[in-house]
Amino acid sequence: MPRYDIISIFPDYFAALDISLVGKARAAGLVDIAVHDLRDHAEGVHKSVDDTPYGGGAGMVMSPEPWGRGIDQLSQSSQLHDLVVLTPAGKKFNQKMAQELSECEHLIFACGRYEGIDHRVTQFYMAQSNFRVHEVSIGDYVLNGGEVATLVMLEAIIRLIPGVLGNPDSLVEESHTLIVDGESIVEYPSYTKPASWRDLSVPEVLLSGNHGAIKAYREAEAVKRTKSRE
Ligand code: JCE
Repeated sequence: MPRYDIISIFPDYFAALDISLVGKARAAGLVDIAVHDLRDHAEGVHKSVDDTPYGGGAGMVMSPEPWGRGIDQLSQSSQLHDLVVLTPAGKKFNQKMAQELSECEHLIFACGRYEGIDHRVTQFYMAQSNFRVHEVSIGDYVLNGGEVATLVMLEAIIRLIPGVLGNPDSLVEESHTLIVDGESIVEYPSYTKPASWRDLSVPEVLLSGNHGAIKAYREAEAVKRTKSRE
């Protein structure tokens, strides 16, 4: 079973992982998730995890020592560890990366705060032969920390683990949906009952039972969406 360790100064963010599809996957023993408080690895009366930036500038930077102790404690086994460091400067997360990470047996998510983590943490683990380090951004906007980005990534990753989605048809169908620029997934619009709602009717072809016509209609709609979005 794949294992996902998360290190954060706000472990309460991850209560969401007890809910819905991810919560069920954990309860079914399909994935193992553990959340760790970075402050457990801080020293001194104040259990400080940050300090002023070398070279000056606004805000605070997370000190490397608690991160080193926290990550070391989670990587005692002989296996390969994939360390995900969330940062707005990272490689953009997409469906392909979700697929690749869903094949990893041990992911460690480092959720920074403030202005981020001392860069030597990334440097150090990149040089370890039992680690692969991934600096990842979930999009071109600035969050206050890596917690929400980790929740996004885990949701996208865990639904790809075999057995997690009750109905594997939905994954087969996804593989048929349009992928633009090698990543963007564009789908056709969906409808359910009632056939008419607030004067808006469901496109006739979807009620026709003509599966060839339905497939052609959906592909045409998917292409339209692709061309109209920014
Ligand atoms: C984070 C911060 C750098 C200023 C740790 C932001 C990821 N796609 C993403 N957007 N934002 C993040 C992200 C991830 C981790 C951290 N910050 C805030 N970072 C410059 C502010 C701290």
